[in-house]
Amino acid sequence: MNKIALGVVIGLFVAAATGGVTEVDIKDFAFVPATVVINKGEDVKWTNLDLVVHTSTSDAGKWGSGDILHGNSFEFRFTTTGTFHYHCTYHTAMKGTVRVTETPVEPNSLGRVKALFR
Ligand SMILES: [Cu+2]
Repeated sequence: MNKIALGVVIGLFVAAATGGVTEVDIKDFAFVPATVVINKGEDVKWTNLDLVVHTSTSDAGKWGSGDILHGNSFEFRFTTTGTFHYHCTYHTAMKGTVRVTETPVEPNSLGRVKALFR
């Protein structure tokens, strides 16, 4: 296997292990959507579409973006389950929630496969 092919294979493994990114827009002085539900190990990425500076700041101090300027983003990976509330430090009326759940296991997937062979 040459180096380029090896690099592609490693890249595919990394992509598979990284999981998803859920996007939250910051626009018109609000987090959109205000509540997102993600799986453990996934990221939330906030992008500021307003002309003024905002932040994504955990109420419990779990994360803090610092200033997110217009057009910039902040990304955070959630490695524990739970419900996490956050706000913008400049505009206290701006609130959001991230719910982090265990990676769902499809309880009926085996049943469906069996049904195909009935
Ligand atoms: Cu703000």
